This record gives sequence, C-alpha cells and structure tokens, in this order.
Amino acid sequence: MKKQYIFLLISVLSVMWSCSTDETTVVEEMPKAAFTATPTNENPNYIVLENQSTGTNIMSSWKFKEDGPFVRGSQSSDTTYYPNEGTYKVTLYTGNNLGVDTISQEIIIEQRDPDLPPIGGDDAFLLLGDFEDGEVGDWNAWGQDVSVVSNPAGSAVNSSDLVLKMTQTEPWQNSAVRNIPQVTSFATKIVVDVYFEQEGDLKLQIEGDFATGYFQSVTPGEWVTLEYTLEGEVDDSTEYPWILFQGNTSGSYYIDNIKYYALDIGGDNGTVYGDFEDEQVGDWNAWNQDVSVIANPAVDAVNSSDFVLLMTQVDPFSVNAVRNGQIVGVAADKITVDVYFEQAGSLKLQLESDFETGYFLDVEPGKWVTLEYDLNGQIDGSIEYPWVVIQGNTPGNYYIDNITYYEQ
Ligand SMILES: [Ca+2]
Ligand SMILES: [Ca+2]
Repeated sequence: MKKQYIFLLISVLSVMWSCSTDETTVVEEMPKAAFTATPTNENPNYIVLENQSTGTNIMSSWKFKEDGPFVRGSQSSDTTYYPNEGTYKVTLYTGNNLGVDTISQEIIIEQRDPDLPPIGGDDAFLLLGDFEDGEVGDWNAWGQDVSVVSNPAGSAVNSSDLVLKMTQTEPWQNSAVRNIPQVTSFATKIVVDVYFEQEGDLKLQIEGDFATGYFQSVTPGEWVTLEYTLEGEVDDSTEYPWILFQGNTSGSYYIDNIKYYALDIGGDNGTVYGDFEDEQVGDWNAWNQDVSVIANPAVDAVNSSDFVLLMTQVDPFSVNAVRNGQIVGVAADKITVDVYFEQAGSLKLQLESDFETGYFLDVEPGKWVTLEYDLNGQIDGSIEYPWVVIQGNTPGNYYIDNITYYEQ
C-alpha cells in the first residue's frame, strides 16, 4: 500500500515536471528535503512546519503520520494539528525531475488538546433515558406493557421523579427495547438504575440472537445501579439492532437513568457515525452511488483528519451519502457535519423518507466548514426516520467527514 502511494506520487511528479522541461539547458539542482517543526504559542497541539527544502522547481508533499496519506504542501509553511498525545512521524517528500528526497522528524505531543472535551471519561456518556418528560420515548419498540410512572421508592441511588415501569407477573413478560443502533466497538459500558419488586436478574441484550445477553442479579425492594461492561465485547462485523432489557423476575420492575458510555463520546455527548479513518465507506453508501473514501484534500484546523468521504459529481444532488437505519431519537439535539465544497451551494440533511423534507445549510467553497443541523424539538416520536441522507446542491464534488449525532 505504502509503496503504491510512493510510486503514484513519483509518477505524478515526473509527469508534471516533464511538461515543464524546455529545450534550453538549465543547470538544475537536486532536491534536498529539509524542514523545522515548532508548536504554536497558543496551542502546542498545532505544529508549524517550515519547509526549507532546496532544489530547482521543487514540489513538496507531507505525511503528517507514518500511515497517513500524502498531502500537497506549500514551499513555505504548513500547520498540522494533533488532537491527541503521542509520537507522530512527519515526513517531507521534496522532488523535481531529477528525483525525490525525503526527511522525517518525530513530533512528541505531550497531552490531548486541552480545548477538547475528555474522551471516555466518567462524564462521557449518552443519556438514553431518564423519563423526566413523562414519555416512554423510544423505549417501547415492541408495544408491550411499558409505561412511565412516579418513582416508587425515591432514594439516594435514584431520587428522580419519573421512571420506566414494566408491569409483569411472569419472568420475561415485558421488555424495554430501543431499536436505535447506538452500540459500536467504541462502547465501554451501559449503566442502568433498576428496582425489582421480587428477586431476579436483569438481562441486557444488544445482539439480535436471544441466546446472547448479559445477566446481573438484582436485590429487590431498593434501587440499585448495574454496570454492564462492554469493553472488547462489541464486534464491528456484528449487527446490534437494539438495546433490550428483560427482567427475569415474577414481579414488576422499574428502570431509569440508562447511560451509554463509549470512547467516541466527548463531554458534550456526541456520537460519531462517520469519520472514515478506517478508509472504509462503511454504512454510508446505502444507494451505491459514486461515493468513496480519499485522503483529506485540504487538512486544516477545522478538519485535520486523514480520510474523508468524497461524492464525485458535476450536477447538483446527483450523488448522495446515505446511511440506512433510524439514528435520531426524540431527544435529538443536533447533527454536525464537516463539509468541503469545490463550488458554492448548500448541503441538505434529510431524515424523513419524504424528499420534500430536509434541512438546507449554505456552504462556502474551498475550505472545511462545520455545519450544525438543529434538531431540538424537530423529531416526532410517531414518525419513522429511515435514514440519514446527505445531498450537495452544488455542481462540484463535495467531501464530508465527522458526522456526529448529539442528544440533549
Ligand atoms: Ca428518572
Ligand atoms: Ca476523517
């Protein structure tokens, strides 16, 4: 893979330089790659790279990480951004029609960018249900005897007003099920408060297969907090169609404060549904259009990542990024998308099946911008939202990245 990149780079460079060679004999100087790397004063996670290469008619490309893509560099300075601590190998490739020279430096980043929210910390969870609005919300996907009631036994563990009740006299009778696929390999745990009238176990099941599941025994007559550890349990190639709780108890049971913890959830609770760093289109080409993952065409502070999703198009709306499945719930706050347009236009986000619907935001071309689609109060629990469709009303190609869903 790496060799192919280098071969491609050299081929492209030779074609470009052979075009500029003229008949007169010019004394040409071999390319010599050189650069300095200095953190900015404002933020040490931003590194200024001064290109000090020499040679005749040189062109330069960077790799900001050992396994990163080639990024076209300027002959003066470029800035790169490393949000996380670590050691990164930066390589500069400088070439002309006499050849290519390379030089590398290791950059040590001492700490995660302090301006970013913490990753995977104790506050980094998605609240999937606290029922304080009096609504069952997404939690009764199977239409069973599930309702929101007053907390039967307020205590230090759960002092909140409202909780979800499964009314039953036989084990397994009524389940709380949410069909939204939120479980990914980034998941670390699901935490839930539970109150059993009679002894039994609470099962958490995230796979489609009913033979699977995690059981924990519950002491009756008081609220207890259960932690289901999911670290290393979630496999990207398996589907996780729901989050399902079942009580193996002959009495009614109550649950509340369902929290989903994952390494990709920041302090502001966003869940990333596409960053393309694995170089895979993944779920984002449900309509088999001209959608591919490529190296970031314009690394900057807004989007410093290596890989992005490209929609190759010449007509507005001709190529869409589509992911099937309901992502948004009634607690939706917003979806944010980083987007790069070659030509001016607007980006449409469509969640309903009806093509008359959708949210349009204008996009300034030639740079990465972060768009925020405000969904607060826009999601109706009785409507189906079968997909996330992203369409560019621009005559040029467009690129998207970091598609993130936030709940309130
Ligand atoms: Ca509650
Ligand atoms: Ca990316």
